[in-house]
Amino acid sequence: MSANTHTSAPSAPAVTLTIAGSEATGGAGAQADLKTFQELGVYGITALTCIVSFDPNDSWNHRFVPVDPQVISDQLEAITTAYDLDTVKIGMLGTPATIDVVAKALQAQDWKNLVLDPVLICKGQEPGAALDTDKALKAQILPLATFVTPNHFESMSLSGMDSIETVEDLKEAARRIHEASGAVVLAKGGVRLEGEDAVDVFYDGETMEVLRAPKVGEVAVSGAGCTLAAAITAELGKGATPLEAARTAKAFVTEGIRNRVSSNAPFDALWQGNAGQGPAL
Ligand code: PXL
Repeated sequence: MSANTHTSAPSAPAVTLTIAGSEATGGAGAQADLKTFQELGVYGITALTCIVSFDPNDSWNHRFVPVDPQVISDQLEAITTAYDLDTVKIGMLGTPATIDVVAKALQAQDWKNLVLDPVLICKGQEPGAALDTDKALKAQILPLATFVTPNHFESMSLSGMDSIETVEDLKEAARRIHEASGAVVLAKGGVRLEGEDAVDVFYDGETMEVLRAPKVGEVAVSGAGCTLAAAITAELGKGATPLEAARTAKAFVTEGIRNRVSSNAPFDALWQGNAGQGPAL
C-alpha cells in the first residue's frame, strides 16, 4: 500500500512544527514545545537546530552545539514533504548559518501562522557570535513572522528602547515592534516589571490588550517563554484568533508555573501536564 492511500480520521489533530534547540534538562526548547503541543491537543513535529547542555561546573551557563546546517535542511525536507503544514514556531536558532538555512526553508512555502520566539542571547555564548546571530534573526526571520513573543530584554532590543520599566513602556515597545515587523506582538513583562502581576502586552495594529496574571514568585521559571510561544502556536494551529491564542497561552503558562518542577539546577522548570485542564483556563 502506498503512503498516500492513508487518510486522516475526521478527529485528526492539527499538525504544528517547532524549529528549536534541545535543552537537555527538559525545561526549555524543543522539549517544552512538544510537551505543550501534546497537552493542547496538536500533533507536534520538531526540526532540531542545536543542543544546549547547561554546565553545572560553570554557573549553569549554556554549552551550545549547533546542528550541521545540512542536517537541519534534511529534517525540514522530511517534515515538509511528509506534512502540508501551515503553522510553525521558531525557537532558538543560535547561529547565522542556521538562520540562513531556516529562512530559506520557511520561504519555500506560505505559512498561515509563523510564531517567532526571538531568542536573542544565549547565556554562555561568545558575544561577537551572538551579535551576528541577533542581526541575522532581525533581518531574515523577523520579517517572515506573523506573531512574535519578545521577552523584556528582546523587547528593548527589537524596539530600540533603552529601558522598559512600566506597562506604558511595554505598550510602546509592542507598538514599535509591530510597526517594524507587521507581526502580532505579545511583549512579555514577566517578573521584570514591578508589581503584583505578570503583565504581557498584546498588540496587533488595532487591539492593544494588557494580559495580567498574579506573579507566582519573583524568579523566572525555565521554559515559560518557550511554553507561551508553543501554546500560542498550538492554539493558532487549531484555528484560534491571535488574541484568543494569547489569552489561552497566558493562562496555560500561569498554571504551568504554579505546577513547576524543582531540580538541583538553580531554576525551577514549568510543568505543562494538567495545565490544559487547570483552573486558570
Ligand atoms: O528559553 C530559551 C531557550 C530556548 N531554547 C533552548 C534553550 C533556551 C534556554 O535555555 O536552551 C534550546
